[in-house]
Amino acid sequence: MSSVYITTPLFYVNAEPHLGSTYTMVITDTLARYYRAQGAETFYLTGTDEHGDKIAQVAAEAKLAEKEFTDQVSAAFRRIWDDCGITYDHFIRTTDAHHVQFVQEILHRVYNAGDIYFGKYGGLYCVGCERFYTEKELRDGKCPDHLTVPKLIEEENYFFRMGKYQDRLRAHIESHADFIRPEGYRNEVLAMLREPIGDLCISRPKSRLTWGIGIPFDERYVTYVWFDALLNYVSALKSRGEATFEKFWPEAEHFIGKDIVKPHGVFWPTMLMAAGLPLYKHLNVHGFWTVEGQKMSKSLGNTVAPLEVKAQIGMDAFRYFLLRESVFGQDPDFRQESLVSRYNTDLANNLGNFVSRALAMQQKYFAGIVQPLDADWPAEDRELRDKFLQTEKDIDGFMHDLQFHRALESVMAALDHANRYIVQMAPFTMIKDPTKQARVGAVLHQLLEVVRTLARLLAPFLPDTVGELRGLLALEPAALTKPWGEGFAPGHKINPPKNLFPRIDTDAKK
Ligand code: ME8
Repeated sequence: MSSVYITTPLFYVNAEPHLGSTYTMVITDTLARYYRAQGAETFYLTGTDEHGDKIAQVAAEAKLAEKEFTDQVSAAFRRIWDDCGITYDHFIRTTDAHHVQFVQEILHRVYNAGDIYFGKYGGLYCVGCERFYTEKELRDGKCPDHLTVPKLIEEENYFFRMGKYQDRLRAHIESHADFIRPEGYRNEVLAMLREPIGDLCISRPKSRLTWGIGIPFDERYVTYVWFDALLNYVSALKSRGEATFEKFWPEAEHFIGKDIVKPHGVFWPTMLMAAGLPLYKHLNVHGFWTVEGQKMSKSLGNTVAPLEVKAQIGMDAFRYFLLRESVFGQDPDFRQESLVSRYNTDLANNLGNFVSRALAMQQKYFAGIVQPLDADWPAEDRELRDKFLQTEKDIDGFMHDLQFHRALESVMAALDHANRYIVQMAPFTMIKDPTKQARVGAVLHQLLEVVRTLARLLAPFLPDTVGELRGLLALEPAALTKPWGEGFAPGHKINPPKNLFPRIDTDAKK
C-alpha cells in the first residue's frame, strides 16, 4: 500500500470530546502512525460538524451566536486532540469556506443532473439524530437512540433521488465483501437495502432553521446537515488540491461508530454515485463504549473526559487500555478497575519491569556499555530473535484486520518469551563466574535488542513511551528500524533505567 486515507466522523460541537470520540481518535491515530511507519503516504482527517438544528439549539442555550459558539467548541476539540497527541493531518470544519463552496457545487451538479427535486413531505423528525424516521424504525414510538418522541413535521423541501441508486449500491456491497466491516454492520446495511430506501429530504426551510449551508438554487432553504457533513471527506482533500484528492480518495478508510451506519452506508455512497464520484474503499464500524456497564450520557453524569484519564494514568496507558480492552466492532466497557489492572499487569509488571531489568543489569555489569553478541548465535538467542520477528509479521496481519487487541496481545506474548529467556539464561548467576562474562554481555545485548524492537513495534500504540525507550537506549529514530543484531555497535553506551510505569497501589486506595 503506497497511500492511505483515514477519516473519523466530524464530531458535533454540541458536546466536548469524551470516551467515545477519544476511542475513534485513538484507533485512527494508531493506524495513521502504523501506516506512516510502513512508509505509506498517509492523510488523516478529522474535524467538527457545525450546522443544523441541534447546534443552533445549544448555541441558543449558551446565549451565543452560532458562529461564535462553534468557533469555541471546535477550538476546544482541536486543543484536546492536540493534548492527547493525535496526529491528524487536516482538521476540517463544516463552516470552512471551501467546504461550503464544495457542498454548493455538488448540490448544483446533482440538481442539474435531475437527481434533486422539490416536493412536499410530512414525517417524524428526531432533532437529536437530525433525520426523519419511519414508524417502523421507532421503538415504542420513540427514537431508539435518543428515546424521545420525534416531531411531526410537514413542509415543502428538496429531495435527493436516493432510491434510484439502491440497486447499484446493493450490487456493490454484495460484490465487495469488505466494503463495510465487520460483517455484522454489512448485513445491517444489506437489510436496510432489502426495503425501499426512498428519497432523502436534503433541505430545511429558513423559516425553521437558518444555521446551515444555503441551497444555491433556492435562497429560502438551507442544506440538511448530513448532506453537508458527509461531503467533508471529499472537500477536505480537494482543499489541498486536485492531486491530493486523486491520490487519497481511492484509498479512503472511513472510521465511524455504529450509531451512524445508515448515513455512511446508505446516504453517502448514493450521494457519491449521484455526484459522479468513485465510492470510498472501506467503511469500518466500531462498537459503543459503556461506562461501568451503563450507557454513557450527560444526564447520568458518567461521561469520561480524555484529559482527566490522561492526568490520572498517562496518555499512553489510556491508549493501551482502549486498544487492548476492546475488540473492533464490539461494545466494550470502561471500568476504573480494569483500567488500573491492565496498567499494572501489562505495562508496570510486564513491559516496565522488563525494560528496568535489562537496563539495570547492563548498567551494573558493564557500566552501560554494550558488549558484542555471541558469534555462535546459540539456539536460545535465535529463538528469541525469531519470536520477535514473527510477532512483527503477525502485527501486520492484525493491523490490516483492525484487530488492535490481538496486536498488543502478541507483543505481550513476545515479552513473556523474553522474560523466560532471562530466567533460562540467568545472567545474574552467570556473572559470578569469570569465564562466562562474555556470554553475559551477549545475553544482555539480546535483551537490548528486545527493548529496541519493542520500541519499533509499540510506536503506533504508545508513542510517548517509545520516545522514552529510545532516550534510554541513546539511539536515533533511524536506529529502531535496523535488523536484529545490528542495532547497537559494541561500545555504545546506554542510559541507566527509569521506572516507566510505576505500579498503581490498589490497596492504598481502599
Ligand atoms: O454523529 N462509544 O457526530 P457525533 C464509541 N456529526 N464511540 C462513540 C461513543 C461511544 N459511546 N459515542 C460517540 C455525528 N462515539 C455526526 C457525524 S460524519 C460526516 C458526521 C463516537 O458527535 C463514534 O465515532 O454524534 C460515533 O460515530 C461518533 O462519536 C458520533 O459523533
